Amino acid sequence: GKTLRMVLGDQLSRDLSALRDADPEHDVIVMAEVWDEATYVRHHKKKIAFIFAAMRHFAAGLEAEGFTVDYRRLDADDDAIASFTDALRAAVERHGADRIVVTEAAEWRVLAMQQGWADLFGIQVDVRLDDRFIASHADFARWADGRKALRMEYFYREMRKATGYLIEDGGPAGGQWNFDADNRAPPKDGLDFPERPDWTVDETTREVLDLVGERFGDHFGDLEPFAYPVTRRQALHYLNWFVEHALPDFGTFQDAMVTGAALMFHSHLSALINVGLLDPRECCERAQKAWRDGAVPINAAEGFIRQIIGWREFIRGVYWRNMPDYGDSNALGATRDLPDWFWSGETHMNCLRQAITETKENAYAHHIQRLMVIGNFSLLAGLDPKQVQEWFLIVYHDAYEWVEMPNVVGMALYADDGLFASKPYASSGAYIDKMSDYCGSCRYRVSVKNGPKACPFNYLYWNFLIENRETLAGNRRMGMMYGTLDRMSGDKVEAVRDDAARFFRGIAEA
Ligand code: FAD
Ligand code: DLZ
Ligand code: SF4
Repeated sequence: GKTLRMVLGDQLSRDLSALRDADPEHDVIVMAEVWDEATYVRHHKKKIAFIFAAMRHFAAGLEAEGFTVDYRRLDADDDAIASFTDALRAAVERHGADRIVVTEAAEWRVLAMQQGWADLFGIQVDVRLDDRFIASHADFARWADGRKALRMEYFYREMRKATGYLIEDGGPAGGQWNFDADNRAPPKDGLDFPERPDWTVDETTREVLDLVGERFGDHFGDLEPFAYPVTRRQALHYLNWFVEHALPDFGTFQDAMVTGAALMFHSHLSALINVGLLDPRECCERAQKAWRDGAVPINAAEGFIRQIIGWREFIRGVYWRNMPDYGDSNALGATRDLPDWFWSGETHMNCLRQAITETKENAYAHHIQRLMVIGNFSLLAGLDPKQVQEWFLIVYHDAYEWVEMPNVVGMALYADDGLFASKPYASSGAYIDKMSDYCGSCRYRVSVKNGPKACPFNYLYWNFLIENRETLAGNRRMGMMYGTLDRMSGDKVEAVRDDAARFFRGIAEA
């Protein structure tokens, strides 16, 4: 009998554990565009198009190698196929298979399906580890077990030692593990951002864009222009381009936000890494080489490598340790509905307008926009964590539950009561004003603290501290802010409360 090797939409790596020993003579590769995956949330049109286009190109590459690929298009005639399980059942019958090989899914939901297949089909199913991640589940458990608090920084140091990246003479290159202090420069006038590589849309991608336009036309976001890499070759080109042209300034301006510059010096690689077109190790190795060659400063190379072997791996570890209940976390009891302008960008708060509009256009916003503008607002306004999670899962092209959930629940919303963040990332308008050029053209005044003209972040910040005193006042890192709050006059506190109440009444038009 045949062996089926099923490859999911975020497993597009030729070196995938399920494909490594594949044999064109005896094996059939199964891939499927299925309704359940395309609609379990109403993904951004660009996100679906990217995944389908990358899947189709990947399948074509395997065929060129001589493999039989049983690839099911979403618009195939047989519309009985809704899920991975349906697609696989049909393939088992069609090919008379007696064995299935898969790589563990990145999401809990899909791994549970994979684990049910052996019983369901009555044949052998090998679920292999996904060694595209550098830390295995066992590695993370070994590090995390027995620790009271999980801190990325300590995990990251272990990862540096394990990979040897930026290690010299047994210690961190440059004498420090972390150069984050050098990576907080505000934007300055006349910053020049490098122009991104672009590709003409080929026939395969054109077909996908037409399909997505037809079937998902009512989903959030702009489908075109579509200019993202969809093949391994394009992805490598994009990586090399990044290392040469943007990485040198990546560190210094990592936290800055500039109107009209959606990508700045960011890598824009997350979606390529998450679907498997790029390997996280090769990204780090190129950054390390550029530093060794003297082409990029240490704060850039270290900052970039930390995001990948530190944050990305750490976030995945947190996800698997806390599933399946992690998504229900709501430590601050937040219940407010998302305002409609989360879907349109039509708000007078210019920082949110810019970040959401760019998200609509590109299915992308960079980290500080996600965390300190959209995330910070969601935190201060007490938006329902479930709704915020769903929004983040829908709108970004790199969004898969394993990475979206801890970033939203733990990092942005503090809904897990500080499982890995030592305090909430809450801030007033002053932070946004310092790190961006947004406030100058905002209807609200960032320097005004109270009243209808005031920047809402200013009074919502204090209102947030007041409302969550019970949960947060015991946090030592919040002590100073609660000290300040306690010295506020009764009038000032009342003004904060009144402003917040007025804001929430009119939030739809804010
Ligand atoms: P760069 O700034 O160039 O960073 C380099 C790489 O490091 C990224 O490509 C990414 O692979 C990795 N990385 C950086 N930060 C993180 C992080 N916090 N967690 C995991 N990986 C990280 N990232 C996703 O990939 N998918 C998501 O769904 C997602 N949702 C997020 C939601 C919120 C509320 C926040 C605050 C962050 C989220 N992130 C998510 C993390 C981060 O914002 C994005 O990875 C990053 O903005 C992608 O852009 P880039 O490739 O230009 O990143
Ligand atoms: C996100 C996504 C979408 C939109 N569509 C598909 C699909 O049709 N077929 C597929 O194999 N994968 C898709 N994906 C990615 C999967 O949701 C992802 O592989 C699982 O969530 C496991 O992490
Ligand atoms: Fe955002 Fe406030 Fe600045 Fe307006 S004034 S852009 S709302 S931080």
